[in-house]
Amino acid sequence: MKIKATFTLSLLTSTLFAEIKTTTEQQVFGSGFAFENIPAPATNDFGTKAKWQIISGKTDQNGGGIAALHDGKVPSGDDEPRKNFFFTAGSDGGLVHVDLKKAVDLKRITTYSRHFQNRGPQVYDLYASRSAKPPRNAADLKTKDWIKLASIDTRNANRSMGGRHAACLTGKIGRFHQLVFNLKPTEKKTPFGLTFFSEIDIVEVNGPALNYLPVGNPPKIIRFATKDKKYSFIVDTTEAPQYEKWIKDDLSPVVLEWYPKIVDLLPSKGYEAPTKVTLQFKNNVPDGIPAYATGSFVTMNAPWFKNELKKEAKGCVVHELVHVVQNYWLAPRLNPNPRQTPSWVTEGLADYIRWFLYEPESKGAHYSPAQIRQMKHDASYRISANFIDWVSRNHQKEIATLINNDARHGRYEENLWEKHTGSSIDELARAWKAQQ
Ligand SMILES: [Ca+2]
Ligand SMILES: [Zn+2]
Repeated sequence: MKIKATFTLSLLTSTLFAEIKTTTEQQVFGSGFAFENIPAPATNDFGTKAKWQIISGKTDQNGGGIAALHDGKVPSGDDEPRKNFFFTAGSDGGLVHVDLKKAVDLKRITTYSRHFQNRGPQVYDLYASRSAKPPRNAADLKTKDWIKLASIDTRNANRSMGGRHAACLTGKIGRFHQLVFNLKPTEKKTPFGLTFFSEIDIVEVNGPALNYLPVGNPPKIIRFATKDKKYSFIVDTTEAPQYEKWIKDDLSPVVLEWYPKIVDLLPSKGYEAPTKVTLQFKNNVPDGIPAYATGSFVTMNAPWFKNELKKEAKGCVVHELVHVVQNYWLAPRLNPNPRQTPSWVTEGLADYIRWFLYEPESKGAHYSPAQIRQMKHDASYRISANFIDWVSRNHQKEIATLINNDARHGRYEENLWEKHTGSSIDELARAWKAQQ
């Protein structure tokens, strides 16, 4: 296994038939489905003429349905359910049946998927039959009519699951009338392990020339790391190369200084914050959201940054880095009965660190006593940040550290405020409003 310079991961897996070669790739950076050793999705492969149906399992209603597998289209973003097919959340997956309607000599079968997280990788078995008789269920696949062509698993324990994944069968596949994909979840710790399959190409021997979807731009990456090499960062500027200079000159020093500071500020016993963080500029972030974090991956809304480079941009990234360190996604793994942390706490802590520790001089969350009288402590973001700052100055210096530790373990509850300050949340909120 080797990681290529273009950040495409290729590996050859062993195959069940010596004549069939299986190639898988994961592509995290860049745009579009641009793999090194696997062709781009085609729009006129034999799969577009076949009959597709579900034999077992339930299609997720939030997806694009089974047509998404053979419409010759792929999503342009990492979270576009309508452009993908996937089985329903929390299920064990299911069987996708492809009736080729005649015996077809197959040259290549390629599956494409795309998601920013656990729904990216592909885990499936592929079966084929020369007969025309469709299977009724998984048990039928064990009969002599069916053979298993491949077992695919594009997960890699050393890498995040997100990105574009492809698996490709080539070589002498054989002549078949039907195919069945037994699609399985990539993980069962959450309900969201059902892969977002974007397209499946089925190519016959001596078929027409293929029309391919345009491949994406080659990735443009900026890397930097802390001096002790403990924390490393990758900024993917493929979709926003205009920010390259700003990232090198302005953003990277802030990230290098503040990420370790945030880690120190928000410790938990035995907890290690992500050591590899990826920041990616995207042009199609919905609803004008400036940025968001998932795991150790921060997505940044490229058009939003345009007018903010000298204003809110760096603070916005600091806020997202707090979410990476908070890592409240961990709670279900650390706690069998995790409680959801209210978002005013999550966002209030992130904005507290941003506005009161990183850039206090900008006074972005400072309010007059008259303004605070009209505010609610749990109004989230800057207002809750102001409340947390006030508690830390007047009652408990370590409040952010203490509350974060419980939130990370899924143990947040309102009583914590009393435990750590001696005053209930209501008492604190009243006193804050009165600025006592
Ligand atoms: Ca498609
Ligand atoms: Zn936030």
